[in-house]
Amino acid sequence: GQTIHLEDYRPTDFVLERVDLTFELDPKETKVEARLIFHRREGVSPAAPLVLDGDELRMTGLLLDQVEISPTLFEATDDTLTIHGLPETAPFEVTVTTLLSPETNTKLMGLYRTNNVYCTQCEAEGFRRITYFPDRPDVLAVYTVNIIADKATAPLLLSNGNYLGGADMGDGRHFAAWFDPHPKPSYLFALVAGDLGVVEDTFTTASGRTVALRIYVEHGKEAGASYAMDALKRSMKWDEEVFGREYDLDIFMIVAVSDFNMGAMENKGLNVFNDKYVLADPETATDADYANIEAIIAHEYFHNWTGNRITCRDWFQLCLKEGLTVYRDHEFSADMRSRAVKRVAEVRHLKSEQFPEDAGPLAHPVRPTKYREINNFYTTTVYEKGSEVTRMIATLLGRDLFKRGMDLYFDRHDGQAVTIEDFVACFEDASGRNLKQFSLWYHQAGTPLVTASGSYDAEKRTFSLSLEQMVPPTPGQSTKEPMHIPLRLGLLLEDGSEAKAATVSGADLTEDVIHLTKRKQTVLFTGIPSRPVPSLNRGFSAPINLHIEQSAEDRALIARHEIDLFARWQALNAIALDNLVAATTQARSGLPVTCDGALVSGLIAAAADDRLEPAFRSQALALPSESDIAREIGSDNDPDAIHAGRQQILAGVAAAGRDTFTRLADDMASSGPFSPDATSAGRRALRNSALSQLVYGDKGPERAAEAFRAANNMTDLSLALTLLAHRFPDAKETAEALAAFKQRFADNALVIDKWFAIQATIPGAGTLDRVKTLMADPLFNGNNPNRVRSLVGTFAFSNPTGFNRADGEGYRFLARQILDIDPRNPQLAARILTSMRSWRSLEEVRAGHARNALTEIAGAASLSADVSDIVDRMLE
Ligand code: DPP
Ligand code: ZN
Repeated sequence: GQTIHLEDYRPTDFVLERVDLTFELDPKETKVEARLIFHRREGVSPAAPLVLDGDELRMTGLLLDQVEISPTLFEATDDTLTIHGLPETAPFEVTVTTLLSPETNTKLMGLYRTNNVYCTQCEAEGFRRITYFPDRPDVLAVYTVNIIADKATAPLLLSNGNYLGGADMGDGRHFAAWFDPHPKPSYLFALVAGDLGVVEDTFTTASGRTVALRIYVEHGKEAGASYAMDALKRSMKWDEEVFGREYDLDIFMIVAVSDFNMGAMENKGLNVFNDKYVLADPETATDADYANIEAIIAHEYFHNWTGNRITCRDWFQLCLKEGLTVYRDHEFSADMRSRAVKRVAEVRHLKSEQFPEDAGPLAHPVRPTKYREINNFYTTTVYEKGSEVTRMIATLLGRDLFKRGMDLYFDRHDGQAVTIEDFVACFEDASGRNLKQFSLWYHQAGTPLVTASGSYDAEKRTFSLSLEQMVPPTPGQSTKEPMHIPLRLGLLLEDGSEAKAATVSGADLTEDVIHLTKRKQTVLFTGIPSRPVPSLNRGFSAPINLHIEQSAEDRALIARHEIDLFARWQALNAIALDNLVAATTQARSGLPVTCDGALVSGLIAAAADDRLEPAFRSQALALPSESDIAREIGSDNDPDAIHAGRQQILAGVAAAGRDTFTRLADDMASSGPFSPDATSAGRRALRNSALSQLVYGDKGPERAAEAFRAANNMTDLSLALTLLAHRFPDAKETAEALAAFKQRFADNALVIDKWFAIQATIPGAGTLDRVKTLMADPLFNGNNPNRVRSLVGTFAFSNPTGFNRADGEGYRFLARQILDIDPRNPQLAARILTSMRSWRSLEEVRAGHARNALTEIAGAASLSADVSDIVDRMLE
């Protein structure tokens, strides 16, 4: 595909006023009649033709104001329909008839069939696979949708907006009509038809309107939707209370489908979800599943205002809706659960997913300026870093001004398709601040590195903190300007109390935030009674890498005394990371691995601290992952050495903390019926962390096998199975547990995904053969994205030693999988291929194998635009 540039943006020549769609659904041959009312935009040349987008369409009719258009006046290519000779000023109606085959649409874009249900996915450019259309987000129109289908197999006919009415057609078919009064872009169109069960409820808005709520799932699975319904009602209420946003239609529907490329989709009034993010009960869902469902239900609902009512002018502005909406769902979850624990989880995720992207060949700005395939920009940079940038605006402005800026945004831009510049201007206008330098966060890729060092002058009672920032070069951006980095900080004294400086100079300071705006800055604090320990980037106020020379003892002081709980976790994590990097070097050169005493005592003290909530203590116990260590090392990585070093640190912690972990495993045992609430989940998490430590200290699988037998919910059961499989892959107990789990859940595909994923992440070179065997299992289905992700995706993304085998077999396997998946489902193939985004930071032998595998993909006879875009950028 060709490259699209932001600077080439211009509005369409024709304004779309109204859309009338009629679908005659059939699995093999669905007929779509699209009636589109346009008028020529003022000032546009009378000779300008109308150019519409299309993709793999079969057109059987084309009318202008109900009269067939002569073949000399239009031209249809693979991806466009161009119509000449259109009225100069008067509105006109173009009627396009197309034939689709939902049943054979394996790309899962446009109209397709999943489990006998017709369903659509139109973001980003799927609507053009339904009809010829100006398929871009700045074309907003009001839609009427008529659906005709077989009554027996599709009793349910849904589209966006409010239900107008329907009727029996007397020939075994029936029809329904829907009208959406809110102008919307085509990517928010949705249609669902089939035979589904429903869970119903209502919500009364702040202004007293009653909204019907419906969640549609497969028959028999209705009970599994009750948690999602509860999360939806809480989301609706929260958005009213915190952002002042009320829902705007009479009905809000969610449909769960089992074949879906993404997590979920915010179509106006008719969200479509991957069933993984709707269905939950204690027997089959983990606490993490419950938390994800709550977050994603909220995320899609929140899009109704941030995305739907106010949408993007073009796809370069994707972060306008995604970054902001992720920020909103993060805040929601923080309010529903524990804020500190939520922040730790967010930062772990950001660092393990977004930081590697920002440091590798796929790095791009939060607001990119060019793309070849927009599907490849639904990235952690756009989503998670985009959310962090929104969070920083809130930090810079403070709560009240941030709220004023948001209110202005909703007020000023409701019903429009806008840009990041429009968004930022609202905060500038509401606050009177200049956010020009700050906006570089949208435009400069790469994770800034801040290097800090402090020195204390006992005589003058001053503390000076030198800060230097560097933004690394990224593809297409070799030099960078200094950024505006808001750093929250505290200066801790020996007794753990916080020093209050008499004066601060060298940087602007608001509350506990210092503003780093130059390449180098020295901040001087006076009136400091004794040598302080600086705690920097509290709450992860800026998404940066921070290097500060700090002893493990100083870090331990932060871990014990910081009032900011996140900063405590951060300090422990930093001690652990230093130790794990050193352990890697030792393991690689065959030296004994030394476990830092400060680390061991810090971890155990945090885990044992009954004043802290269990969920936090569990997070504190979790060592940085192998990919965290690889990222910290940065280059010449040997995944086997990282694994070996980390295992020995784990063993050291497990041995030293035996008594504490034994006590915790008992204390945190649950009593009473299962509840998915955050407090109960936190107790399970701490208990399972303690159990994991104990099992790591065990010589045999008995304790893990016992936990597997005793488990009465999926959180405990899957953790026990993971411990067995990862710690004792070849034990008889493990084989038995895997077989029992499979048999018990064989008819629940979402649980079987866990069974695949647990086995795909068994460390070591032998797992590749296991994965190949599992692919031949009757429960595996290469056409279902969740199955493919759970086995092939999990292996590539989350098994550093198995995937990065020194002989390169893991990469060759992935290359074959990508070439196999790509013709069916390019989006899925491209996404899984990004698992190789850090290949350049591997040691040279593995890097050579990785390059060869990528080169093999790049050289394949026919590649989708999705995969060729990724592979080309990775090899550039
Ligand atoms: N717009 C969708 C979402 O993020 C894309 N999956 O909610
Ligand atoms: Zn979203």
